Amino acid sequence: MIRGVSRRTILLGASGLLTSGIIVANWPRIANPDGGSPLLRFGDGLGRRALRLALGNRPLVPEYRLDQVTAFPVDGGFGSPWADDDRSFETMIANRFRDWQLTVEGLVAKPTRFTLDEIRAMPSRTQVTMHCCDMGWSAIGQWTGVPLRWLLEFVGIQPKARYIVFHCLDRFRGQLHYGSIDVLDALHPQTILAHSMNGQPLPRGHGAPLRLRVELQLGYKNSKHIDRISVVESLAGIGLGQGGSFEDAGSLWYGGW
Ligand SMILES: Nc1nc2c(c(=O)[nH]1)N[C@H]1C(S)=C(S)[C@@H](COP(=O)(O)O)O[C@H]1N2
Ligand SMILES: [Mo]
Repeated sequence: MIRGVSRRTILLGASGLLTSGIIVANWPRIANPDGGSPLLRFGDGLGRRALRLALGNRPLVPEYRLDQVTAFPVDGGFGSPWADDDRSFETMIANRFRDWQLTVEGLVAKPTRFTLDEIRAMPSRTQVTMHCCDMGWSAIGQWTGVPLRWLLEFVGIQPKARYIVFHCLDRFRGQLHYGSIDVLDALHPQTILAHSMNGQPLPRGHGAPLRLRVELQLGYKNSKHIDRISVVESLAGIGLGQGGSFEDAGSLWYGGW
């Protein structure tokens, strides 16, 4: 969320770190322990884009034990102190989302709508991970949901697809919230659409009925209250064209850490 001081101020201050974050956060896990790793040198002179291409399948982020789960603040969306009131969401909660459906559309072979029960019946992954909000807090939670990769393969993603856009039920500065990631991060094994947190249906504040967990990126990229996923070739023409509500307001599109 952007509150008072804009997220941009903070992100710009940390942008140097964020840009190199991919190297810092991921390379020690694949580098030789002797420190003289050719892997660490091979990135010299490569921009972030080239580096990501070169790294391709990125390693898993750390996972924690269940007894390491912490209290988890709510940041934005329904149930947060700064959320817009929304009666239709209250009705959905009361109906346990029986009238909610996830639409998957765009550059896919079979545009499809899924009920929450159908999503709960899909193959799932459970992971205990650390969430880092760029506003300065972190928390550990357990998430269960369908790997986004599985869902995309189910609907048949087209070759020219480049981004996955998540449309949400809540509003940010008056507009429906949205966010996006690229196909590379969407296919990562720890990128899931979570329907449960700590073994319970996703609570209202944490993104009911369905949220993204993209563990490679910071908190603000983890879109909550999703009801539509659109597979696209370009982010232009969606919102202000920067790839998300927060990005349209100045945040970096790639929230690496
Ligand atoms: N739809 C939606 N998704 C959202 C937000 C939001 O306001 N609306 N806030 C983001 C931010 S800034 C963070 S840190 C996380 C917070 O997740 P949590 O409320 O479960 O802690 O959700 C992200 N996803
Ligand atoms: Mo956040």
